[in-house]
This record gives sequence, C-alpha cells and structure tokens, in this order.
Amino acid sequence: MAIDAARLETLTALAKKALWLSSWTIHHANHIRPNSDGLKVGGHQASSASLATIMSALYFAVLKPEDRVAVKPHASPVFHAIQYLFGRQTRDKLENFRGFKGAQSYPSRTKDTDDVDFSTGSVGLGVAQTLFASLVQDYVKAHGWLADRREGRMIALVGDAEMDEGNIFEALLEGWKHGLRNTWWVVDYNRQSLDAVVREGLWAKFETMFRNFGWDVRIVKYGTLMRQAFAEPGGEALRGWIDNCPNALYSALCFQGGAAFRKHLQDEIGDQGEVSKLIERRSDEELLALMSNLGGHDMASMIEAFEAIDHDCPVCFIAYTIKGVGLPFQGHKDNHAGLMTVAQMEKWRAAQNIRPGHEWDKFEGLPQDPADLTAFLKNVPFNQEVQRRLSAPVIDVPRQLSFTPAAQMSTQQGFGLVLNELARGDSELAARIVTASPDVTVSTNLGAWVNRRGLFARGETADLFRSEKIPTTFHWDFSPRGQHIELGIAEMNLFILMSALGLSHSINGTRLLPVGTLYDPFIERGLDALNYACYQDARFMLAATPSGITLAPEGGAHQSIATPLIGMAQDGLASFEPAFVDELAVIMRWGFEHMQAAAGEGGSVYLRLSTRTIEQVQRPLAAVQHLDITEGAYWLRKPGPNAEVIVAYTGAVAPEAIEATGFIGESRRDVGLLAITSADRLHAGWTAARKLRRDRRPAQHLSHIERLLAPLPRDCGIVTVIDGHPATLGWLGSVRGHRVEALGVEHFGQTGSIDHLYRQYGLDANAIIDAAESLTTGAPVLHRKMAV
Ligand SMILES: Cc1ncc(C[n+]2csc(CCOP(=O)(O)OP(=O)(O)O)c2C)c(N)n1
Ligand SMILES: [Mg+2]
Repeated sequence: MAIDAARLETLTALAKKALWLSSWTIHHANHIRPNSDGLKVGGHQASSASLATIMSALYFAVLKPEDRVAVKPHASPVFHAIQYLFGRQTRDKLENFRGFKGAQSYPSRTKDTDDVDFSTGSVGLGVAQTLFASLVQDYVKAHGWLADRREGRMIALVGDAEMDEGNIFEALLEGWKHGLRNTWWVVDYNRQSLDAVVREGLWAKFETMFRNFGWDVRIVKYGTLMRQAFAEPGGEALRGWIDNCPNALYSALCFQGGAAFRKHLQDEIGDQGEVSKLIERRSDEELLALMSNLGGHDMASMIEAFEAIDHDCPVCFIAYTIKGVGLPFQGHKDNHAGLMTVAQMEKWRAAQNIRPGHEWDKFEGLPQDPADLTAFLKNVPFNQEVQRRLSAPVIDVPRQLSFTPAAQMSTQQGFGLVLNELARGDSELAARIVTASPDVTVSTNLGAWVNRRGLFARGETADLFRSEKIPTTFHWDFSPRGQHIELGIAEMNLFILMSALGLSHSINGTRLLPVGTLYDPFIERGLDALNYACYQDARFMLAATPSGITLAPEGGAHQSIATPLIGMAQDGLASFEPAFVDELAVIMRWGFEHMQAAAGEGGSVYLRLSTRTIEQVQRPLAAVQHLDITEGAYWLRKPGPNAEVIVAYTGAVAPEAIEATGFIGESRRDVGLLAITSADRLHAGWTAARKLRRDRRPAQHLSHIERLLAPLPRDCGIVTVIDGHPATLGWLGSVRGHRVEALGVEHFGQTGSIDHLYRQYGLDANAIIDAAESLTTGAPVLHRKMAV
C-alpha cells in the first residue's frame, strides 16, 4: 500500500534531522566541546549516516513499544538523536557524546539512559542477541508468563561487514533448530567495512544463506527516484548499469559526485538514445541524488518493505546504502573514522537552513510546522507512554539447598545433586530455573534435572527410545513446559543465550534463573560473548566442569589454566571454586540471590567445578561459615599464634593440601589450612576495603581476607595451591606482607592420571611440603607422600 504523501514528507524530514543531529553530535564532541586533552573522540559520522533513514523508518513509523532493537555499534549517534527527538535523551548527554557520563560511543543498556534494549560494540554479538531474545520470548510465552503483554519483534541493525563474524552463523543454525520467529535483521548493505570496500556479490551469499535457514529475504535495492527513472524510456539500461557496477566504483562515484557519474555513464552506456536523454535531463546534482537514492536511503521503500511483512517468520532485509550518505566523504573507502571539517560542517549547516546557535533545535530548518512535528512525534506508536524497561519480583530462595550426601563426591556430581533435589520439589525457584548446555548436558551432570524437568520446545516430541521401550538413562522429551534448552556445540551461543535469558526480567518482565553448563576450557571459546553478557548486566549461573589438569586422562587439550584468572578479572561475574559439595550448595544458594540483586549489587556466577571424587568433610556448616564460604575463604584448620607457615588451597587439590598440612604440622609450629572458595570474592573484598579506607579515613573497615590473615605472625609463610594459574592466589602475600610460594599450573597438555600430573606440575603433597620448607627454617619435614 502506498504511503500517505504527508506522512512520507514528515518521516523524510525527521530522518534528515536524525542524520543532522547525529553528525552534529559527533562534530560537537570533536570540535566544540573537545576532550580536556584535546584528542579527537571520533564518532563515525559515515557509519551513522548509513542507517539514518532505516532507523528513522523503524523508530518513527514501524516499531511498536514491545519491539526490541540491537543497533549496530557505530549507529549509536543516530539512535541517541532519535531518542532526543522523542524527548528521551538530553542535550547535555549528546553534547558530551563519548565523554565521561555522556551518551555512549556504542549503545549501552547499562550506561546510557535513553532506553537501549541491547548493548552492542563487539560486532556480531548484538545481532545474535536478538535471535536468542526471541527464543527466550517464546520460552516465556510457552510457560504462560507473557500474560497480557504483546509479543515483540527482535530487530538487529547489522553492518554488512559485521556479517563476517562467525557467531552470527552459529546463531542462525541454532535459530533454525528452534523454529525462530519474530526476528528481523536489517543489513546495512553499504558495501564497506572498516578498512575498505567489501567483496562483490555478498548479497547473493547472504540471500542463499538466510533462505537456507528458513528466513524470508527482502532485498531493498532501489529508492523511489531510481524506480521512477527505471520506468522512463531508457530506464532499463540505467538499471542494468547500476546492477553491473562494481561496489568499489559505485562507492568512488558517490564520493566524486554527479559529474563523475555522468562521465562514467556516458562512457560505458555510450550513445543509446533514450538512456542518454534520461541522463542528460538531469543536472549533476540531480544525477547524484538519483544515483544515491538506494533503497536504504529512501523512506518510502523502507516503510513499504517493513510493512509488507505479514508473518512471524524471521526476515532478513538487505538494504542497499552508501556509507556516509549525504556527507562530503560519502562512499570513500577510507571514511570509517572520517570526520567532517569545521568548514564542511558550516557549509552543510547553511545548506539545511540551520541558523548558527540553533544546531540543537529539534525542528530547525525543516519546512514543517514545529507544532505538527511535535504532535507527530507524540503519536508515533513506539513513543507511547509505555514502560519498556520492565522488572520482575525477586524469586524466593530457600535458606538452604539440599542434596543427598555421600562420603566421596566430586563438585560436578554435587552440582547435579543439588539441581536434582530442586527438580524434585515444587518451589518457585525450581520453576524459574532454565538450564542450557552446548551438547554437554549429560557429561556435566545435568541429566537428572533434565529427566525431571524435560527439554523445552514449542511442540511436543517424545523420546523415541523411551516410547520404543529401549532402556535409556536419560529422558529426551521435548515440550513447551520443558526447562532445559539443548544447544548445539557452540559456546558463543550458550553465552548469548545466557545473556538473553538473564535479561528476561527486564525485557519480558518475567524472572528467569538461567544455569548454563560447559567444559571449563571452552569458556575461552565463548569468552567475548560471556564478557558481552556481563557487560549488559544479564544474570546467570555457569557451571564449568571438568576443569584444570584434574580432568587428567580426558586429555591435555582440555586442561584449563587461565580460567580462574578470567573468573577473577571478569567484571559482573562472581567466580567460585569450591572443594566440597556442602560449600557448593551454600554458594549456589547465594548465587540464586546474587543473580537477582539490584544493578550494581548483584551479578552472574561462575562455578569452576571438577570431576575429581574426593573425601567429603563430615560437618554441619554453621551460618557464619556460610558467610565465610561466600565471602571466599575460611580456616579448615586454624593456625596457632606462632604459625610458621600456612597452606591456602582452592578446589580439587584439597586432598593434597590437607595431606601436606598434616605432614608439615609434624615439624613446623601452628600450621594452618585456609580453604579458599573464591579468590575472586576475596580479592574484590580486599580492593573494596582499601578503597573504603582511602575514601573515608580513618574508618577501619577490614576485608574478609585481611581479617583471616590478621592473626598470622609477620614472618609466617604462605603456600598457595590451585589447579590453575598460580597468580590466582599469589597476591595473598600482599595483603599483610607475608612471603608466598604460589603453586599452580603454567604449562599443560599432558595426559595422565591425577597423581602423575599433580606430581609433574608440582601440585602434589610433596610439592606443597617443599614449598613450605623453602619458606621456613628448621629441619626438613620428616614424612612425605610415597611416590606413585
Ligand atoms: C569483534 C569486533 N571486531 C572488530 C571491531 C572493530 N570494528 C568496528 S566497526 C568495524 C567494521 C564494521 O563494518 P560494517 O559492519 O560494514 O559497518 P559500517 O561501518 O559499514 O556501517 C570493525 C572492524 C569491533 N567493533 N568488534
Ligand atoms: Mg558496511
């Protein structure tokens, strides 16, 4: 249906204004209110311009409040400009674009104040986020929690070079498996990346690929001016030339202008009567306007394309655009970081009838009556008074999570037992847990949970092995009530799914408590997506198992060394590595609360677990110990007043630490054994306490680790041991100035039994004893562990 002419004019004017404001925002930050150090902050005028019309079509006409958008990182200025026109962004934030507390360089859910749905920045991730957000919406709906809220479309504005990111392809396949709906990806097909012009014919690859995954593909190539010209005599020849023009040449001609287009057209089409006349009828300026009138810059074409969609299948729009359209460097292959000069801006300002000093006026220079434009914006469907940032009540977490104890257990097994116990009950907590795993559900001990709670799919599918009465341990039944989302082997997808599930309280108004499992080394495979999920404050729990060289015979390739450091360094992620299952249960309980705490207080949780079966400590845990465990450490054996050395251990090496402490205690005084359940929490507490002391002198706030180490004599040594990089615990010596011998793993890759590997890498009891000796004086420790 043709769009009403007045509406079209208004929308076109607003798109023009969005382009102006986005460019002005960047210009202002660079030339008018520059950084105190005078350095240019950049801002990507070209990349923003590319999407100004498409985004205006969406926000001012097509979107409904329930729709959610991931905006290509470098289109952040257009996004902020549009929000400014809606009255949801302040001029001050725009003036301070890319500055401290100003509008963010890339749209940020947590740092921007103008209603960003999904953060972007690391290309590819925001795109996949929309796909998983749609699957999560389906999950919420299938479980009856969407209530009276309408389903939204999940929309990504994608750069064409962004499509190179592998995680997009991984997500596409997963989307297909889960019957993806309500997802639109709009590819800004400007045929430019950061460095240069992209390969010819990419659109054809995109088209077949998306169709292959069951997507509807809409190519929006020509704008209205072009289509009108094609209908003129000779128009077909012009169209043929455009279709055959190489990307680089088209970009170069857009940069050079109308005269250059004319010359090429004349040279290449030759004197062909009608088409020559078609070209001659237009001035250079008109010719450039015609040739730059690609679909993505034509309001009518974009609205038509969007409004033509009458189904909920996923759609990929490939919208042809020119990078930097309308700006002096349009189409230039080096324009990615290009900034307009002051003189260029002046010229452009004057051409748009914007008076000096009125650059921020919303409707300055537009022919429409400001009152009409104000009324129009007020009536835009997306701009209705609807709370888009939702919230959901906190789900109660019982005081204790139980499990069936055994004398010997691994933490991985314990994790499965705790979830199994939850699955058996009917708590609200259990109802809100959603598990997911990239094809390691069974091998990470989620089997019992899945057997009870089932797999999620929009349709029912029974486990054929079960219906055929073939004995099988695991029930693989899918239903809309299921609570486990089984993924293919792509850790990126796991983390982006965690990101989508972990934002459900804010996006869907429904609290979900996602728990993802994977092998610890593969955290590194999906690390950027994990970082992304944390960056936008999604809340989830990861169980990473097996880990370290403790996974021994599984093979050297899978041994993880760096993950404890990742866990410590990752903002928004509290990481734990318990040794015993009772500790794990306490941590998981705390974790489910931490996942629901307010912004700035809560976060996600990483449990580094092990398959090593170890002797469990038989004890009831007092409440105060619960606190110690979640704060990061407690004395398993308290040091005496004259302690010469203590052993501080983390995780699966507990038996070695316990054994060594026993041996050392025979010839050294008052030896203590410190169980560290979270180097991350300990370190964070220590940093925070130091800051508090600095800020509020003379307040004497002590952190947990400072209190624990306080009784140690000044010359007491500390041996630390972890199946991971030794730097994880090496810092303990700095807390109160004790000498440290930090044991851990710095090289890996060897298959073997745990005993062999611990000896090889220096994590066994004897290595701990050697380290203790090196920190103390006196006779050698009498007894040692027998060699294996
Ligand atoms: C994971 C990642 N790698 C590299 C970058 C740096 N980078 C930012 S934009 C860009 C090129 C984007 O090109 P395209 O997606 O076509 O967007 P356009 O600028 O053309 O609009 C690159 C390489 C990034 N942001 N994220
Ligand atoms: Mg591009």
